[in-house]
Amino acid sequence: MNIDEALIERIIREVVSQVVAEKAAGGGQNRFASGNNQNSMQSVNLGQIEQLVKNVASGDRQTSSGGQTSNAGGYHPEEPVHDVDIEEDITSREVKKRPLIDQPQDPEALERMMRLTTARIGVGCAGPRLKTQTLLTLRADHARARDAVMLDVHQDVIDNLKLFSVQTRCQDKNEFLTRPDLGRRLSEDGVQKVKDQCIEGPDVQLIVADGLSSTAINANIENVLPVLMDGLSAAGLRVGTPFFVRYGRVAVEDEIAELVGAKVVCIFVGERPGLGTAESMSAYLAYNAKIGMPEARRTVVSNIHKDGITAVEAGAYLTDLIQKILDKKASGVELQN
Ligand code: B12
Repeated sequence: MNIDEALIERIIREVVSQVVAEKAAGGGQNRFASGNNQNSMQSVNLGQIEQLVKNVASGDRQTSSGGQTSNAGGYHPEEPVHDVDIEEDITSREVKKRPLIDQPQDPEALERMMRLTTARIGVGCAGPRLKTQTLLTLRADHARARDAVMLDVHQDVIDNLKLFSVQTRCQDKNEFLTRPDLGRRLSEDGVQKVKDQCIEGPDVQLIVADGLSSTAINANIENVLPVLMDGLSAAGLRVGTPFFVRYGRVAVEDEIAELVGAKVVCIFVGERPGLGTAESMSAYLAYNAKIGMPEARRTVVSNIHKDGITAVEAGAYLTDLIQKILDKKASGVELQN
């Protein structure tokens, strides 16, 4: 008989499962090994093992005792394992703020710390491993991060804000992710649309781009843009025609500022998501922006999301910041000097 490795593995599995089945049925006694001393293998019933080997080799799953191969005492995939409440959204703030440590020394202090950070503290452990809930939450957060990068901004959000849309030189998401340079320039069609539809020479040009998280734009932009536009108009500033850029990187604002002749340009962009949140948006601003200018001339307001700077707060803060940039005629490092 020609026994290959896979066959040997099947035979070993069959013998082990028989031993486990016998142990479960007979309270530790089995018919392959008697007693619990170190020489138990000597009393293995070789005849029965031989029968098993023959059965496996011939493809017959019936055991020598005539019963089906049993999995008693082993893994039972048909039995669901529920040690978390599957009705709850484990990525929600409420669930994440609940300590998983069994007996914390100071429960109040722990809860207070957990409220103050999105870091995964107070999660306890199961032996040397993560608890099932922590592991599932990590996987769910990772899935949300991937969705944030890969999905598009909801058309409803763009429509509600009455934004027109242009695209960068990227043809699709894959090109956007692999060619950052193309995400920094508008397509020919995009350039034409901007020329046709935007007012010229505004004090401030506002832009919205998906960047690396569409989820961030979906979650925040409707609460920032109207507040900011009202604030800037109330301050007597000429606000340009806002629009949406698909597959946009931060530096696309430089080309747009040049095209419309804006004094200040401000792009809202989805931040690269982490496992803490996928909803974080940033605003990158620049005074007198030019293609190829140094990054140091940009100012960023980052972490706009419900656990960071809230959207409404950001709208108010940006109104003041833009006025300061206009007053000082500078942005980025030059603004801080
Ligand atoms: C990726 C990243 C970087 C990368 C950017 C590489 C690249 N080409 O994409 C690298 C490692 C180079 C980097 C460097 C720095 N970064 Co950084 N970065 C980030 C991160 C993790 C994501 C940014 C993102 O998703 N942008 C959106 C995508 C679509 O943008 P993009 O067009 O692909 O890339 C542009 C931006 O990422 C931008 N950018 C990245 N970081 C910074 C920082 C500043 C001050 C500015 C003006 C622009 C900027 O530069 C890129 C090229 O144009 C954020 C974290 C966050 N929560 O936002 C921090 C973050 C924006 N960075 C930060 C800082 C402090 C810096 C540095 C000043 C660090 C240092 N001491 O050197 C430098 C400055 C770089 C600069 N451009 O002037 C802070 C800004 C804090 C603040 N509010 O001022 C953040 C928020 C991290 C943090 N929590 O501290 N960064």
